[in-house]
Amino acid sequence: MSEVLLQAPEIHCDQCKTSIEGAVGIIDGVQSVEVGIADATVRVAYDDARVELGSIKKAIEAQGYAVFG
Ligand SMILES: [Cu+2]
Repeated sequence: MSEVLLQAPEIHCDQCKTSIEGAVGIIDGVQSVEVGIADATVRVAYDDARVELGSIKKAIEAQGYAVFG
């Protein structure tokens, strides 16, 4: 299991949180995802044998957010 803390500076409200957590949470191999609105972060715990970090980042980008880290 891996855990990563990504930065997505465009996160600013509950709707951002809902859409990102929804998009990442349905990915096979993702154990948990939590968006921090105040610090514009996405904390993800995932099974790196089942999903690559790049796929997680792409899911966030597909929601319209640049993502770093
Ligand atoms: Cu928002």
